[in-house]
Amino acid sequence: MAVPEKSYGDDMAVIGDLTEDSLPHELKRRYERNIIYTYLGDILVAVNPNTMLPIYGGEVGIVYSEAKNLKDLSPHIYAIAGKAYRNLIWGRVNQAILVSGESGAGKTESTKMTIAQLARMSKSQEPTKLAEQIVEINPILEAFGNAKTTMNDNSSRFGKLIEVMFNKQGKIIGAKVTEHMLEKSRVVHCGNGERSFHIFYYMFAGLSQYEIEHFYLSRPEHYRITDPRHGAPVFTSQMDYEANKGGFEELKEAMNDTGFPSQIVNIIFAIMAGILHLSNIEFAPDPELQQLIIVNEDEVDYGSRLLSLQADDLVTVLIASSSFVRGERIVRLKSMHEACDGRDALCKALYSRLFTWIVKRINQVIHVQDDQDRYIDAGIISLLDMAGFERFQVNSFEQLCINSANEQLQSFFNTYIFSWELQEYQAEGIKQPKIKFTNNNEILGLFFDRPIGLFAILEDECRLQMSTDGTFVDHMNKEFGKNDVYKRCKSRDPVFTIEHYAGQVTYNAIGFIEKNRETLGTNFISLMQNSHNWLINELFDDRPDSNTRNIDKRNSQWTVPEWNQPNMPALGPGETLSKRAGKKIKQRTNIDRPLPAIPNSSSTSTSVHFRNSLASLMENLKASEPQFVRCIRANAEKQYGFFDVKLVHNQLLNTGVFETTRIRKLGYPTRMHMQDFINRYKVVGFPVTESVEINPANCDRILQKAQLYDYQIGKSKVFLKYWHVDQLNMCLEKFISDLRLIQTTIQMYLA
Ligand code: AD9
Ligand code: MG
Repeated sequence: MAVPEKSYGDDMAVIGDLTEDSLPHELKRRYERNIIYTYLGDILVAVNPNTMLPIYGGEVGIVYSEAKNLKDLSPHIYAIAGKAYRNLIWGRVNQAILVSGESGAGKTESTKMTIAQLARMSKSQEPTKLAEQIVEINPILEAFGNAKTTMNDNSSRFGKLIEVMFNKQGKIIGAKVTEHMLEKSRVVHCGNGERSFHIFYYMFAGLSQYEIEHFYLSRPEHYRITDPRHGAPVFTSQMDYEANKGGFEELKEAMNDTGFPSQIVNIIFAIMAGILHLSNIEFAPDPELQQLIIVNEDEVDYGSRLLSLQADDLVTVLIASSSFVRGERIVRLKSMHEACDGRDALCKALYSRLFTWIVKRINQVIHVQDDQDRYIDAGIISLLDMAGFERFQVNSFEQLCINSANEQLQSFFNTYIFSWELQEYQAEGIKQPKIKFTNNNEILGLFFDRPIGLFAILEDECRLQMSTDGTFVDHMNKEFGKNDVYKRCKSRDPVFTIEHYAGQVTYNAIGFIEKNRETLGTNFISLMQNSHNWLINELFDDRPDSNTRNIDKRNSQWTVPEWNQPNMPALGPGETLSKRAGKKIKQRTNIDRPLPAIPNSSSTSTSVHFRNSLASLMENLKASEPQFVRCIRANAEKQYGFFDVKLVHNQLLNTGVFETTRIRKLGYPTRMHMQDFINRYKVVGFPVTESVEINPANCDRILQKAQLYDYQIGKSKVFLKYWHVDQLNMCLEKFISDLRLIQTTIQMYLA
């Protein structure tokens, strides 16, 4: 392990002739020497090396944490952690580290390294178990929230904000994780060459034979979720199998360290196994019964055992829906399409609610446990690791949410960088240069305005019974016909194009209405609320006071639960679950327990959740001082040592790095304290022997002598354009070579 050496180009912002074309080449030159970090002013650009370089770990961490001046060391993610930590502890300003970049660029790795370095710095105050626990939560979040995609073998399928709280002495006293937008559709569907969430594969590789049988599981190929598409094996090699097995062990250890009792871990695995069985349920029409029947009742049986449900209740809600109309229960049989949708919605709801519950549970363990006074003294460093801008061949609702969130972040970035420049000009009392930056307010308006923004229209459409993806796009075409950033498309499909700050994206709206409605039928919710498994009850308990109630319940029941199958009368000769359910439906008593009140939040659409969580995220960020980390993929092949200039160019464009470079160029990228300026360039304007007072007039004289114009001198700093520095350096070099010439002449004369 070694601290990387300082080198040319550590801060690209001070390189005068930096252009959009030269920046990727400069990064390439550095990358080829294994220098992956570069500053662009106060932004850190991190190029993914796709291999573990010996520049991390405790020893290097200590050097960065003990450095007097971080700028004396080479650029590093540890330096960003250090800067945030120092600004928080010494400057008393809450910090936000915003890590962005496209999938596979290294956001999650950078976030983990930052947290590890924060824990290291905090520990130097006093070692704590909490700091270790905060590092330990990652394997849990990744097991349930990450999956293999074509872009990244360990792709985060959710956004996360981790807030780490420190006391005045710089010790970590707590943390909180907020998850955003889990891609729950991945539970039942993923693209070619991709996988569902890691946990399912971990289980197949890591569970003992006894546990496999206990969960009624067979081989992973048997399940729709883990069934490899197009014949590829579930585990690509023995090494892959071992890696998943290792992942399972690491998960169990992390859950143990984070205070999950083994009974709870067992229940969580039972729910996962339950989801595997549920997702496999298939339907077929039965002309005799005039209803759908279940083709594979064993899956219903196993699923309901694992979820502690009555199997015939489960069948009933899968094949029929019931509602009350004027006090009378109306039962309606489902079509094949509706039954499949209901089954998938149930799997997705179980999975995503369990994920949220796990995060909540983690938060209970790592939250601030000290007394309130210490909490008030504390400051927070927030770390945001969210999916970056996405543009695929087919872009759907998920991309729309991710890209609109990125528009918000880009706007925050622009405003911050831009206003930071202006603030410095103002503080120094200099004339403000005319800087224009791409303002994405129009797109933000297009997405978030009310009553006529894209999300508002989508929510309106979702409230109408008869709306379709097509009517949604028609509605937008009508409203946004004259909008510069919205383009109608000529196509049979409901498609539309949006001109994002990072380029055009065409969205296909098929599935938007359904994804946004996100309604899990109330029959499903009441079925889950009546499960004999207390954890499942809790997952589906949406009443507003459920949090406090659940904490009491959790404390009292923490050691109790064992999932168990409620007593169901045995099936008679020739009787099947489908037949029994059919009989029940005919009796119009399809659910033999009263339906509880419909929880409000289950009817809230996905986009409302998304907008609320984005709004609270932005509030949080605005109250902090941001540190920006731009992660870049060096190549699409995930290879070590290959730098694809074009790919990098696109990412620099997408993450607004070029824009920042341009703003810096239009402004005064080089600012030097008067004293440093005069010390360095004195000889350009004054005789060598003269002592020069530090004042604006003397700075001006030097610049005049170098025949420069368009610079500015503020109260304490000299503001220079990039070419000014070149010119001054040339003058300095001429002085030095003249001096050498004189020296040589004198030496020759003396000889
Ligand atoms: V995604 O949007 O969640 O799909 P990320 O988070 O940007 O994506 P991630 O951090 O998961 O990417 O990095 C992808 C892979 O690149 C990791 O699994 C590592 O194998 C590799 N990586 C990333 N950064 C580093 C690094 N600094 N050193 C070594 C790295 N390997
Ligand atoms: Mg990630």
